[in-house]
Amino acid sequence: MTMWEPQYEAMPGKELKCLQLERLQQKVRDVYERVPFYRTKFQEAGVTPEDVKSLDDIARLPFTNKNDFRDNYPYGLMAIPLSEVVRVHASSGTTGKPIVVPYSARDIDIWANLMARNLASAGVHKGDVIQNAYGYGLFTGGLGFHYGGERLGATVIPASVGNTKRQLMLIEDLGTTVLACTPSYVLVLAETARQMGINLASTQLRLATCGAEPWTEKMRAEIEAKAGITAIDNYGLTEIVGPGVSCECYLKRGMHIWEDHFLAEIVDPVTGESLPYGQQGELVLTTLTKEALPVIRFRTHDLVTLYPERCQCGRTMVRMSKVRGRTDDMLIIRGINVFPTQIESVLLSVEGVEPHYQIIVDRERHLDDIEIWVEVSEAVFSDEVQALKEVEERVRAEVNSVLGISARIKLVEPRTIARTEGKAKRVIDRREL
Ligand code: DLL
Repeated sequence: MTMWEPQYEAMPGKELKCLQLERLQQKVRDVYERVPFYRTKFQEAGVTPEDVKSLDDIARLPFTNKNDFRDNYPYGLMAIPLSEVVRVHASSGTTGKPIVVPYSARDIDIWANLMARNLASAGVHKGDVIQNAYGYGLFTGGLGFHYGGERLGATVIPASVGNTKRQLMLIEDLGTTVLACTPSYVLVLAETARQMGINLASTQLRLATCGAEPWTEKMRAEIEAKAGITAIDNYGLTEIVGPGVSCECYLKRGMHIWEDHFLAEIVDPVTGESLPYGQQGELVLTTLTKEALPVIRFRTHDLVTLYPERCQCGRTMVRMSKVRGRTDDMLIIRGINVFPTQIESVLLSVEGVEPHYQIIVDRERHLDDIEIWVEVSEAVFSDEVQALKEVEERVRAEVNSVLGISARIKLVEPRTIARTEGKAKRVIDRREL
């Protein structure tokens, strides 16, 4: 399989390390000079850019967290003037302020190349027809894959999310060979196709490039069998760039991290100490080339293992395992990130709802399913059935419009949800990920 940028993707280890160090030193100098947040944090930690003499010295720099983005909303972490920014993306599904990610023209250019790498690595090439069913808009999936597909010279159909029947029509009529969407959506497509009597195996579709949510090898096997295609994993996150951080090659033995642009570390999620390759821990990422929003040592909260052994595909870049869990309580429901606290604030915005609730997440035939049990006040409960129905509908609609997730709502009597003395167990996650 051809590489998009073999000069980097197959770069000898030593050369790659030199390039990373040079880029890291430059980025650290940049943020120190241009972003007051980093200068202050470095000063508090007693480090200066001159202290970064080797790649290992990165461990001396302070971490960056999601909250740092929120605290510096909207443009506080930016390292270039807004007039040099050509695009802004943002995280989805938050009740508070979103995480805002600006890009310079060069950032967009590099991102398109990284996405072309992703696609080429998955086995996509010029001549392929990519149906892009990631969401277009502030979410990075849509435009990320769009630009990558075009950069590769493939044909891109900007289908965006939803409208499953139309998606199937496009697959059948437009000669789609590659699907870009969440793994759970491939299964929705496959099941809807079966119900409609459409045989996906007789279409041109042969590959899906899936990501944005956790999935297992079991789920891959199911997708591949049901849709008659190959499914390839790819990983990324808004704060760092969007998709385009890492992608599997056709061998499916871990996702190659594009290390010439992102420096990956694994740390102990509790102590923050660096862990060696081969050990599972929290992935920490530093951007090496981003201009508009360089990020130093971002705590992803994703639990992974890194494998440095050379891959038979010829790429020298380190591979990461599938994401095996999160170190925080962020839930990903059908590709949408949501924290229990966000659900809580939506619930409590509805009159008659009490601050006692439980969130039950399950996977029904590989699709995330969320049910929220919530207590209502005595007054509502003793009211007519109609009043209860109205509250239920209001909660459902609010959760849907503010967080973008469709949940089943179950209103329960006052004092039915177990009270604990310690931390309330708000989430019961029955998914096996
Ligand atoms: O999900 C970017 C993306 C778009 C990746 C399209 C791949 C494809 P966020 O919405 O910021 O960005 O969510 C990032 O999603 O920290 C992981 O917890 C999770 N995640 C992303 N890709 C994978 C994956 C996009 N392949 C968060 N496997 C990350 C497991 C994933 N989890």
